[in-house]
Amino acid sequence: MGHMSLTTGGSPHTVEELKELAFELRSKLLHLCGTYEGAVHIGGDLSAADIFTALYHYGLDVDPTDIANPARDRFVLSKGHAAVCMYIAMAMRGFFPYEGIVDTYGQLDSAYGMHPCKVHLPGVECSTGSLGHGLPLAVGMALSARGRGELHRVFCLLGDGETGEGSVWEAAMAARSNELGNLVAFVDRNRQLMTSFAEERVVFEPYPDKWAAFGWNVVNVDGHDMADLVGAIDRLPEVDSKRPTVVICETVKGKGVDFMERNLAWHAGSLGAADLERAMAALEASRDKESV
Ligand SMILES: Cc1ncc(C[n+]2csc(CCOP(=O)(O)OP(=O)(O)O)c2C)c(N)n1
Repeated sequence: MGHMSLTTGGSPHTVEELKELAFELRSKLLHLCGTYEGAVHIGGDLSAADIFTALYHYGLDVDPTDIANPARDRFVLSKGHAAVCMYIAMAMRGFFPYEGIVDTYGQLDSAYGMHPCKVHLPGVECSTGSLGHGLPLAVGMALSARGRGELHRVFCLLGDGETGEGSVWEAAMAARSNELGNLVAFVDRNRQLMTSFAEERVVFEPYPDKWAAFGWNVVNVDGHDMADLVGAIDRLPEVDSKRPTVVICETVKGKGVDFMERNLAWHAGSLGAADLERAMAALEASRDKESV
């Protein structure tokens, strides 16, 4: 497919390379969570780390040295509380130096706030954080692209809990009504909200059927299987097609760190030095387990 066309030369990453990059992203997330004194949304960062890697290192046709190119794919982080995962993924992709995130994250004048701000951080397409707003914005951007005859995609990442917001479904309906085949939503279906498991509060299932009923092309993947994620990206419908696509990614909140996985205590938190070591050891162990 045509992705990576804005980047000069360079063949796309292999699945093995992408797995390495996802491991590096998780390591960097844990480092921040161990050194920054305030809370990091680590659970939902870790659940989305493979998705971010697949997007920023494979799916998104962007050039970090030419961030205003009108032909670029757009990415909207609807679950804005996972901003730091996006910042690190962007830094690893070459948008800005990683050190800036480590040195200033969460400070008053920092470009790297708990939620992303497009005014303070060039390369960020939308300021988000108030859940339920990202998909409506992405619909507007996709509609605008259609109006201008632009042939790029608009990608959007949502949390599954976030899709309890009514505005998400208004946007879903508008996307189908306007035949926005250039719009691709990824849902991080980790089945947890902020303080509870998803189905305890809201009946989401049958979840894929709900998107299908709104006229979307539905793709179900294991959100921690890089080959699955890459396959979903490779098989996206043509940009000028008529149905928006949702990639529902089954994930585990806290993925990669055993004591954080599916643990409601780790929606957000900070590790400190001793627990950082413990978390890094757990991450290494989960990688060893996977490669057996
Ligand atoms: C409109 C709005 N209400 C509440 C919040 C507070 N909040 C931040 S994260 C979160 C839980 C979101 O769950 P989900 O979308 O599943 O995200 P994930 O589990 O992937 O972190 C909530 C309620 C918010 N950011 N915006």
